[in-house]
Amino acid sequence: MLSKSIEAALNQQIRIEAESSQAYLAMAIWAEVKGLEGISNFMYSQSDEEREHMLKLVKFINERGGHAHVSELKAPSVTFSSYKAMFEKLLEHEIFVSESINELVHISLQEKDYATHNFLQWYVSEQIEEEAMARTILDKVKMIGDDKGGLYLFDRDIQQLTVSSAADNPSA
Ligand code: OFO
Repeated sequence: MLSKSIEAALNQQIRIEAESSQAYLAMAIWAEVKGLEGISNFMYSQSDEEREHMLKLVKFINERGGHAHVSELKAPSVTFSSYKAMFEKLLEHEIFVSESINELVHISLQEKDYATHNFLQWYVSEQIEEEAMARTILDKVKMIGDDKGGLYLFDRDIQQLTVSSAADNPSA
């Protein structure tokens, strides 16, 4: 059974995952309108993943005798000064999410809720991966600079990255 404070903290994380999903949806739309199809597909799939992260929390809370909440969400940024600015925002957001997960892990230990602590380990690993991916992408973006040819290839490659990751892991 979840304590009230853990339940509230997990519900707060539901909100953060939902806001992440909306933030990446807004990025997907912005990129699509700009004709950056590969980047857009990548962001659509990131948005779907964040929704999965949210649903995992919903199920966990309900299974453990709590009540998952769907709450009002903060509106995401919908325009970006450049695709580089957009990827900077992505990394910044993932760092914020990692901090939030760390805080949750801390609370679960304080309350000696080892089931929740165990559940959260998946999110800890996921954040390591997502932060690393966001950093790698941003490094590439910085390397490309204003090179239009570089952007063309990057847009093509990031799309392949999405497709090949999906092929590696069809259940994802
Ligand atoms: Fe939910 O994984 Fe990133 O933010």
